Parts: sequence; C-alpha cells; structure tokens
Amino acid sequence: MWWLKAAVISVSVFLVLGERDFPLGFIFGAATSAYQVEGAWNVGGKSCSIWDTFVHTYPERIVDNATGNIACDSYNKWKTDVELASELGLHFYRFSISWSRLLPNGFPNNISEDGKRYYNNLIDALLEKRIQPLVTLYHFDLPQSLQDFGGWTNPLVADWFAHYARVAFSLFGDRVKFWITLNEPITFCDIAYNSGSQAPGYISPGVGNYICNKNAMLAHAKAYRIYDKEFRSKYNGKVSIANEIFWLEADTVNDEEAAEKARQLMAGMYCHPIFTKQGGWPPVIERIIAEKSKENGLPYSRLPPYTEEEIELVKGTFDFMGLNFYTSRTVRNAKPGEEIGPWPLIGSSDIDVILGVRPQWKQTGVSWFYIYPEAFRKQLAWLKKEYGDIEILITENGCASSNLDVDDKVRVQYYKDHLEQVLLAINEDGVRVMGYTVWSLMDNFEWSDGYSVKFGMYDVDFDSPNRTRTPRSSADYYASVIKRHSLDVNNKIIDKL
Ligand code: PNW
Repeated sequence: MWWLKAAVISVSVFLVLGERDFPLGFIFGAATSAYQVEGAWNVGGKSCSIWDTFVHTYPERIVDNATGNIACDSYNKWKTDVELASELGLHFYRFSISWSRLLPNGFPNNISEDGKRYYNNLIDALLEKRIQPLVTLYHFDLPQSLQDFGGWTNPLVADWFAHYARVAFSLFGDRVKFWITLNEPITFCDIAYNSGSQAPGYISPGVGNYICNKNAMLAHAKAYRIYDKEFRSKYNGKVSIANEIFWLEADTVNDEEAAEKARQLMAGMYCHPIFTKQGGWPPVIERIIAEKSKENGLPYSRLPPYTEEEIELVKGTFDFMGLNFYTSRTVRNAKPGEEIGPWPLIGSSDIDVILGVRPQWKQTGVSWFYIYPEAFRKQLAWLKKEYGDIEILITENGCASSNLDVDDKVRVQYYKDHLEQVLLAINEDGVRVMGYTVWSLMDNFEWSDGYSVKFGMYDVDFDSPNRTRTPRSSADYYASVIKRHSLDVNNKIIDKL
C-alpha cells in the first residue's frame, strides 16, 4: 500500500521538520574576499591590483585614508580563519582568489608558486575540517596590468578572465565544487564608473558602466563554458555569478510600473542575459537607453548591443543563482523637471525614477543600508517569478555596524529576521533556496568605508599586530542556528533580544 507508506512518510517529515527548521540539505556558510582580508599586497611576487592602486593613489577617497595593505593579515593567519569557520560549524566558507596573486602579470603564462601554495593550503585546511570551499574568482581586484589596457572596458577582458578561470579550475577544481565567477558586477561596473567611489576610480556615467556590464556578462559566460566543456565531467561542480540586488518597491500603488522599470535596470541588466530563455538585455531598458541616446544626439545607443552569437553564448550559463541581499529602496516616477540625484547603483539619469526609503526602515552604520527584512522574501519571490524555478544560493547577507560592540544585538536580530523571511520564501512561496551565507566571517576592509564599518561575526582588532579575532554574540547565535538546523534556538542571546 504505497499511499499508506507515503502518508506515513509525509506525516513524519511534517512532524520532524517544524516551520522554523531548514530543509534537509540546506547549507550555511560565511564569506570574505581577498582584498578585504588577505593583506600582503606586495608579498610573494603578487603584483598590484586596481584596489592597491586606488587606495595608494586616492587615499582621500577612503575613510581615514585606510588601505588593505595588511587588512586582517589572512595571508599569514589563514589557519586561524579556518579555526573560526570550524568553531561556527560552517558547511562552507566563501573566499575569493586574488587574480594578481595567482597570475602576477594577469596572463596564464606565469603562475605564481606562492599564490598556488597559499590557496592550496587554505582549501586543504578547510576540507580537513569538512568545510567546503566556495571560491569566488573575481571580487573587485583586477590586476593593474590589465587595467592599463582598459580593464573591464576592453572587450578582451572576457578572454583574459576566461584564461584566468581555466587556471583556477585546473589547479583547484579537484577540491572546489562551488564557483562564483564574478562578485557583484553592478558594484564594479555601475558604482565604479558612475561614481568613481570604487576602483579604478574612473568616472564615466552612462557609458563606462554599460560597457563594463556587457564585458562582465561575456567574461562570466566564457568562464562558465570552459568549466562546462573541460572540467564538469571530471569534477562535477557548480558554477554561477553573485549579483547584488536591492529590493525595489513601489512607493505608492501608482508606482508599480516605475518600480518594475528600476528592477529591470538593477537586477535585469545582470540577470536577464543569463537567466532568461530570450537572453540579451532586458527589452524595456534597451529601448529606454536607445531613446535617451538619440536625445543625446548619438546615432547609436550608449548601451552596447549583443550580437545573436553573444546572446547564445551568455544565455543559460548558470547551475544556480547567487544572490547578495542587504537592503531596499522605494521607487517613484520623477516629476517633470525634477532633478534626479546621482544614484550610483541605477546610475545616470537613464530611467526617470526617484529612489527613497520608508521612515520605519532603520538605518544601520552605513549610509546606503536600511533594514527591511520582509523585502528579502519579496525579492526571492520576484526572482522566481522573473527567472523561473531555479535554485538560489544566498551568497551574501549581513548587517553593518559602526561600533565595536561585542554584544551585537542588532546584527543577531538582523540574521534572525532575515532567516525567517528565507524560511517563508521556501515554505510559503516554494522558492528553492539552497543555502545562506553571512557577510562576513570577520570585520575587514569595507572598501571606501575603510575599517569604520563592521560586518563581522568576529571582531578584528586592527590596532594589534596580531589582528586578534574575538567572537561577537552574532557568532554564537549563528553557530546555534547551524547546529540545530533551525531558528528554534533557545539560547541566551535570543532571550536578550
Ligand atoms: C558587497 N552599495 O558590496 C560586497 O560583495 C562585499 O565586498 C562588501 O563588503 C559587502 O557587500 C558589504 O558592503 C557592496 O553601495 C558594496 O550598495 C556596495 C554596496 C552594496 C554592497
């Protein structure tokens, strides 16, 4: 009687899995990135990346003129980092490879022994503790030697990146089963070229950002295709990209069209080419930028078009979707003649919308970051509606503070509230969320905010040569969630909230 058996199984699964439990197989991790933690910027043959150049050339663009020269000194303290990951009980640790450490001239004919040794040690130490390495190939730190040829605005960058990816797959693919090609191209294209607040610091709103965007999509796709063709059958890993997406919500019921347009600019420009059946740019944005370019007196669009071949190359290059989620904005149409502020993320004034925040969203220690947990579920549901029933890995989520509190109640509350929304997305909306990653394992170099903004579950003492790491309450809380595989944790931290 198969139905009786099925009924018994489903009842028992129901009994075992409460609504605050995560599905079996759901994985938990934490993340960092090379420039933000490694330090050792000129050690072991490593060449300069664009972030080395940026902080050394424009110290005034970084709070307190900070640099990542030493950062968390993870180049020397990687064993300690693996200890922290193990203390938390992480299933995986997401870190990035520094391209200019592994390939000092940017090209694959000179592989650094020191770079190889460093990443091999880190990967092996993680695996020894049964922690899966999840490796990001590119987290904002292009070799300066390639920037000298135009960096992300030179179409050849797609091949440069693909060659680097092949080296990394062949050196580490036997042990690394999860790869992220590019972290947040919106940050290194739109924020970078629209505002100059990120390396390379070159400002070209409405032009540079779009060229970078297209080249980044091609770079990702070429790397994915190489994995598919040359490595998948041997290593059987998964490859995708990590996109940063703010939840963009209609300000009033009349602003739904404006909000959808903004979503297509922020999410669509980096998702539509990869995750839809049609591929290419989101049609609404392609049309708007073509019209605007005409108004600017140009005989062509500032948005570089995709050829048919390129559309095919990029389309479908994912094994899951990586999502970095932090915060939200409201959206409304601009009034005629209203000045559109320089908003770096949905840059230039190509779409005539105004972004805002609601008064009830609490601001964190960072200017751009307001807390609205329900948005997380809305974002996940929108992605499912837009791109289909694909697996989503939360590749970053976390909370900023500007104080040194070891008892970081706000951060614990943020994790709890956001994980609740992940569970609702899974249980109520049927979104296939496969795992969750905290940004960040420890405090680190927070780009233009230097060390003034902290995201860590571990506090790092940047005044001590030892860069001592101390767990905060959020580390305790996250460790209990992982251990119980549930938000039903009765521990002293939650009692105190
Ligand atoms: C992400 N914004 O970057 C990055 O992947 C991390 O390197 C970074 O430390 C983390 O989020 C926290 O900021 C962002 O201005 C950079 O909206 C900028 C923005 C958001 C995320």
